[in-house]
Amino acid sequence: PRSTDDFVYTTYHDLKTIYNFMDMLEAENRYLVSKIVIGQSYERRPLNVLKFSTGANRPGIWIDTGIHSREWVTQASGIWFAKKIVTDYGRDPVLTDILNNYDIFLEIVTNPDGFAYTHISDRMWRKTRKLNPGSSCVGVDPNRNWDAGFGGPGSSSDPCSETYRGPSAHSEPEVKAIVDFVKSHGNLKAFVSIHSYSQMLLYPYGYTSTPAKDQNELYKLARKAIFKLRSLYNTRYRYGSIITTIYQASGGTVDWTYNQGIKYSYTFELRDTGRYGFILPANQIVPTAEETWLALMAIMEHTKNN
Ligand code: ING
Ligand code: ZN
Repeated sequence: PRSTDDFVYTTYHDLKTIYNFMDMLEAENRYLVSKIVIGQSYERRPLNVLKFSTGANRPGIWIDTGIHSREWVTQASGIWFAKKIVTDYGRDPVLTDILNNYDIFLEIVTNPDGFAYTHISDRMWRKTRKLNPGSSCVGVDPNRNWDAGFGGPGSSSDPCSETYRGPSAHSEPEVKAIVDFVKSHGNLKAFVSIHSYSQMLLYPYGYTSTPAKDQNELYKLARKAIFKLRSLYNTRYRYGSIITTIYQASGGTVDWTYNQGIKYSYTFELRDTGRYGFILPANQIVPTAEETWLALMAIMEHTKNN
């Protein structure tokens, strides 16, 4: 494609094509979009974040997709969200109001080494691609690597496990880059980390059954967001805390961001509920992105009003 209008949103793309999409989107919308590089992956790929901003010194909203590389509908949805933002700014009054007060940061390929590997060698690869000294097994689970109950139940010390937590909290450059970004930004108000599959909207905690201080508000906002999501194609989602809704998991992204003071910390599990799982047919990309966008808008609007 030569422009983001030509780009095909209804199929899955490789890393090079997605990185090219980001550059085109930036070039076409310099008043709104800038690409920032927050670090490098283990295999030295750039960790690109799209920043949507209409003014200086704004609080921020973070969205990441693809921290688990095989969850392809998430990166594909991230691409669609990026195009949606530039299309709707100045047209949709709610999004325009959000962007006149907040910056949105979108990391589409949060685990680029794993993503490249899902295209080249193993479609079902989940983890990073870091070599583990003393083991022939590769990779760390980047959603067990955060300093929030790190090392606790619902994570593994075995490098061969799909939920291997890594040697220490924030050992993965892909995780550390976000940690550094969140700390140096210092004013993120919402943090949404997008996975698949299971059709759930989850909030902290995953490492402990102690309810989050803001659990009541997080529950009500989740209910509202999922009501909006369902209004489009009648897709049913469950919602609740991570530990009560999916399973106990320690060292997860949004437990750490919540403990950093980012109240609106959520994780989505997008379509489906298991019929196709990670291999979701491409004809479900756009419907998945569209319905998820309604829920994201509900979270962003609430963030702006609170
Ligand atoms: N599910 C998530 C996982 O990493 C999760 C569930 C979400 C755990 C938030 C902890 C925090 O296991 C998938 N599909 O990756
Ligand atoms: Zn995942």
